[in-house]
Amino acid sequence: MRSAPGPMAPSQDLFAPKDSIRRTAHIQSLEEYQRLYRQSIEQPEEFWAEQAKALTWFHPPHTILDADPNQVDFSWFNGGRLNASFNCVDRHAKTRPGKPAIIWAKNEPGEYEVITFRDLQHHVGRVANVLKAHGVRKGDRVCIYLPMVPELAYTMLACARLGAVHSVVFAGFSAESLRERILDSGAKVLVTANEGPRGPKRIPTKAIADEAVEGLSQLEAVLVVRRTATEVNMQPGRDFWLDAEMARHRGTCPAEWMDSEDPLFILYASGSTGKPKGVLHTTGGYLVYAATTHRYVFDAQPDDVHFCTADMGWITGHTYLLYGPLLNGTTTVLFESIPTYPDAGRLWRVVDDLKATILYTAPTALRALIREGDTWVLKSSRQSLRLLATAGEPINPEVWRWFHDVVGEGRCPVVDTWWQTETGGVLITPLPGVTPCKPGSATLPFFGVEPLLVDDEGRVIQGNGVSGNLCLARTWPGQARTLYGHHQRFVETYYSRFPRLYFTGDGCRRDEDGYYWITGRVDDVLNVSGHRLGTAEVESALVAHEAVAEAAVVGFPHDIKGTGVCAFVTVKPEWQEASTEQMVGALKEQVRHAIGPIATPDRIVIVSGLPKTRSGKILRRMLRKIASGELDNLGDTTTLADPSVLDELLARQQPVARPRS
Ligand code: 7RM
Repeated sequence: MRSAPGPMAPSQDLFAPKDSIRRTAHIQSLEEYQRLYRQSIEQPEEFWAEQAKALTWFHPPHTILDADPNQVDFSWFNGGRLNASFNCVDRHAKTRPGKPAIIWAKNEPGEYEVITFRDLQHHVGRVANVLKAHGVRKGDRVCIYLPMVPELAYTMLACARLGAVHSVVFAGFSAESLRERILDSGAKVLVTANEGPRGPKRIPTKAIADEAVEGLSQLEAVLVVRRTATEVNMQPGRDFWLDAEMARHRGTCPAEWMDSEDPLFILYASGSTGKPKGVLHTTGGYLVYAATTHRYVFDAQPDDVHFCTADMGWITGHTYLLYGPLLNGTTTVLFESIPTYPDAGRLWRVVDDLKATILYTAPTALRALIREGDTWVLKSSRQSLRLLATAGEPINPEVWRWFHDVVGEGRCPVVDTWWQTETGGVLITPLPGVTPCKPGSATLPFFGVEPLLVDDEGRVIQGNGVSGNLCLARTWPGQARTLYGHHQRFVETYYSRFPRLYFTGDGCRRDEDGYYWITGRVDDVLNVSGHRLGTAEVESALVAHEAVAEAAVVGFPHDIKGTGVCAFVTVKPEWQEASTEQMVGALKEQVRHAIGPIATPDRIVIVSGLPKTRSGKILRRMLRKIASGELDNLGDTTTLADPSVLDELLARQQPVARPRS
């Protein structure tokens, strides 16, 4: 039995960079990557001092790294003073004022608005002056609850300009989640919109915000973006239309000189406990890391049009829709809609209309599109694309191949980027056109990153062909510094499982070639009859079957094996008439064939939809409980994007026979 998720032996599986792929301008060869990587590990301060020169500093740093590992306290670029907004906007507005900074792709297909760097500077200055007029000062927190509108980017950059700390909350979150985040961050201003069109729906952001802030005295103002003509309740003295406020203020606003370690933003991320964590990023290190990774991982070029489909409510939106591209002066696409609106051809239409060169998306989006068939892709040109990238989850080799072969027609490298909210930027990734790829592997560490695999007893596992808990041995500039207001929780969450090591929470395999394969959160690794089995491996095997659209695999207590394997599967429309019994048999055979008998699911449940969070992550915790028959405590079901899938799951599941006292 093979244990690697790749369906073929590595030698056959290497997707060697092709000559037809344009060489990256920044790194020319695998040898150059290896040489620079060695330098970044042996002389990190020299390496990062060099990278920091890509930013404009009002005052250069005197110390590159100052770390106290005992206190879990890291400072990068101490003594340096800079401003994020100045670096993203002003310097480009000066040298290339007419260049598009942001292209807003509105919810309705074919509707675009171009915002040049000159425009951007003006709008950001105005919003900054509005915030200032409402009492926002350096260090204050501003909560942003906006759909994907340009004012979202303006407000983030305006906060940065003043030295205020932004906390963006995804506009799909509930009033309760929003309130919890406003309270935890102590925000004094909330910026929202009357409503937000998103696909066929309109999110009533203002109504949700009203509920969230009810009775909160900490809020001095609620600024409201007028996205549509819809009337909303405006509370006199508290609520202000942003457009009217902007019209009353000037477009110029000086940028505060921030210390490198001054906070830039808070972004809430869910953890294993129910309470969201306010992940805090600081200015100098985050910006250097965002700019450096964006340049190398996406091979940033002056003429790029960077299309990142992530919502700004997630870290991918922060680092690779806003900060990374703008720091490098790259045109970035702000996509208000969803990949399936009005149909499954939408992403390719945006790519063709805007001549996007880079497409960065999530495996879950790709799986949804694969399900709709290739014709939507084949109808489009896609000739502008030169680079494809994914993040957020392990990408099944089948999905990787579809992205590479069908979307990219074999012309574009696919970069599978592994990282987290807490890491600020990409940590494990191929470099396009340089790193030979294996579908499903995030491949090799980025500069300055030292991954370690650690066993459950905390021993570092040496060599290749091994699996363990993925840890990071040393800090990197983009690392989150703390959880806002809860440093002890930061230490406990990331530095207590394996003392002195940052624990990612992910399981990982390092194959014979030293390539990293993320197997999913460690609680997603199953121990079946003493064999380690990645749920992602089983899922990839299932998705490789022509009938399967998506699969989620969880463990459940099994008398003989310890852990049994339960697969929840959705099938493609044209297979929905097939007999369940035959389908289940075929899928068991598929897994047995792809991985080995040990991985054969004990149960396969065919459903019409999987429970997912609003950011598209499958709620495996909920599936685990359903599979285990723990139906009376399913945890927080309010994070479900579509609550109706839960009812079906509950109706469909066959309870495990368990004696009840
Ligand atoms: C960027 C992002 C972080 C978790 C992380 C992993 C999983 C992210 C990949 C991946 C396999 C990848 N930040 N993850 N990227 N797993 N391959 N390329 O998603 O904070 O929201 O999530 O996502 O489990 O720990 S996040």
